[in-house]
Amino acid sequence: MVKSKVLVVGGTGYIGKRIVKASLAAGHTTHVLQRLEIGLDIDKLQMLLSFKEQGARLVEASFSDHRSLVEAVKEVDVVICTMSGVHFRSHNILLQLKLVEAIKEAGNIKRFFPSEFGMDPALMGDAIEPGRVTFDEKMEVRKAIEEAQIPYTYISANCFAGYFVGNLSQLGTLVPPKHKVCLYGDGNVKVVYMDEDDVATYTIKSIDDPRTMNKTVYLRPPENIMTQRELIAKWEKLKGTQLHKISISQQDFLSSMKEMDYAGQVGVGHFYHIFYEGCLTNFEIGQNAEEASALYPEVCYTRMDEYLKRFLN
Ligand code: NDP
Ligand code: GO6
Repeated sequence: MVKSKVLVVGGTGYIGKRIVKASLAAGHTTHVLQRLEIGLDIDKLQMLLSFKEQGARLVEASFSDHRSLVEAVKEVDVVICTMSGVHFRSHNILLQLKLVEAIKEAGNIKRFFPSEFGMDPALMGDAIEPGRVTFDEKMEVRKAIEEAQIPYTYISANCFAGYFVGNLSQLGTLVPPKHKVCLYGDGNVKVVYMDEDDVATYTIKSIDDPRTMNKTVYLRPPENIMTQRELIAKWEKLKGTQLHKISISQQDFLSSMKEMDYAGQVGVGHFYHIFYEGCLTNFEIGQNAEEASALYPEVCYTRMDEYLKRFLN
């Protein structure tokens, strides 16, 4: 198989580090951007050094130095950006416009993956404030990419297991509740849960695939499409005990936003679209789109009962 040269931007982040590992594991020449701004962040630096140990090449650059970005981009065929989403009002997603400028000037990139990896922002035109900012900004980046005629793939990765599965989709915790669990409405809306390592594997699979060129790739493997109730049942079966279920109405859930800080409000909005409106599954995968497990049936994706086992005592 022909190998690509890949640059990961945001490589020390939550999804970025998995993309770096998947790229190395697939045998691609893997460059990782080393931002000058990381300064004294010793964990980031040591992670970067461990990537180098595993075969990655570290490329120094800064978002405030256009030339450095152009030079970094010129050395590769594929750029994957995993810049952070809206956290605590820092709108990093729009910094990608600088990367788009550099890719446009370099003129050599065969495929660009902007930082998406969640809900499809093109379907979130009516999303509620303040969470909608994520989608608006991702759409602004898409517009710049398409205007510059940069070849792209948008990865719609649905619910990362770390944020949505260990906690049985509860807000404000990352571990399973012990006694009672909140159900969004009747808990019967279909969502999609994804192990983050599989998100990275499918992303890397798609980098040199003509079928994914200028398309959205939805990660929607059939056995990971399920309702919140079905996820809870898997946990109850593993544990051998039942949880007390409390249903939250749409109105009560939305009004819980009032008492929350900014990040909480973003979370409530996103959970509302996912668990009440069913925005991850209420459409067919159609024009200009593909489904990852159909494209790459050889990938043995992680099932959520398997994922949940790590939370057993
Ligand atoms: P992180 O918060 O882990 O941050 C990723 C990277 O962003 C950092 O490692 C850093 O790169 C870079 N970054 C942060 N601040 C700056 C800055 N000021 N200038 C330049 N780079 C910066 O991101 P996530 O992995 O959580 O998110 C990546 C994408 O995944 C987002 O689009 C997000 O919306 C999406 N997401 C989806 C989820 C889901 O359930 N589907 C869950 C969480 C996120 P460096 O390595 O250079 O330091
Ligand atoms: C994950 C979260 C979990 C928020 C997406 C608050 C963008 C997406 C599925 O960063 O706001 O407790 O699609 O208290 O397109 C955050 C966001 C989830 C994590 C959602 C996300 C998902 C971002 C919380 C919480 C577990």
